[in-house]
Amino acid sequence: MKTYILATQNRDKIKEFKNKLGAAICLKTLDDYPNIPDVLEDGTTLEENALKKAREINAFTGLPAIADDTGLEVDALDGAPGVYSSRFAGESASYQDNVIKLLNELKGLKMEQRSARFRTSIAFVDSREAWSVHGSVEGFILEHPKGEDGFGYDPVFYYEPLQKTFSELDLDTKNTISHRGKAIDAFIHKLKELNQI
Ligand code: ITT
Repeated sequence: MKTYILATQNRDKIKEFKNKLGAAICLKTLDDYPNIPDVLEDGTTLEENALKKAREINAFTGLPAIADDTGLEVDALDGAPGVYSSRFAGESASYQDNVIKLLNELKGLKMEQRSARFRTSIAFVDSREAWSVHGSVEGFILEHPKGEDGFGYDPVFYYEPLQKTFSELDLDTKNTISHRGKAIDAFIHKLKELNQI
């Protein structure tokens, strides 16, 4: 089985990747390389950031690298926080700080004015090639968090077809319908096309 490195320190993302990809490939993560330098995410798009992370981690480890960059786009905020989703409430903001800021910014807006989507770009870089795939999912931002599972903005992201927030879904269900789940499906499809798995 071929070994890849997932260029993230985010444990929640790692769980979702392993849930879908675990059987098909051997997946290392940045936890296996404690001294690896941080990648500065200074791109203006999710795709740029994902490719940058994958390039730098491939160069450092020599392993084929996979990187995910994800953002929440809220229509009433003209697409913010988008590429800044992890630092919406400041550089070292927690998931909860970011959710509180988001709810404050949307105060007073009706449900139909609270439309949003998650977008994920997944990049792949090895010594021969670099490419990326994408996934997105539409929803609405609730006025109050609901549910215990998931991470980040999941407790306020309402997915209308199931009438639940992403935090009310188990991992398998979230991974079937989510931005990241769809991007991982596209990623597996492309690896198969390239005879990499
Ligand atoms: P890496 O760059 O190390 O992969 P990160 O936490 O910085 O991890 P991103 O920049 O891709 O990840 O994600 C930005 C933020 O978007 C993240 O901090 C979460 O708050 C949120 N987020 C990402 N994926 C999410 C998901 O599936 N559900 C809810 N929120 C998510």
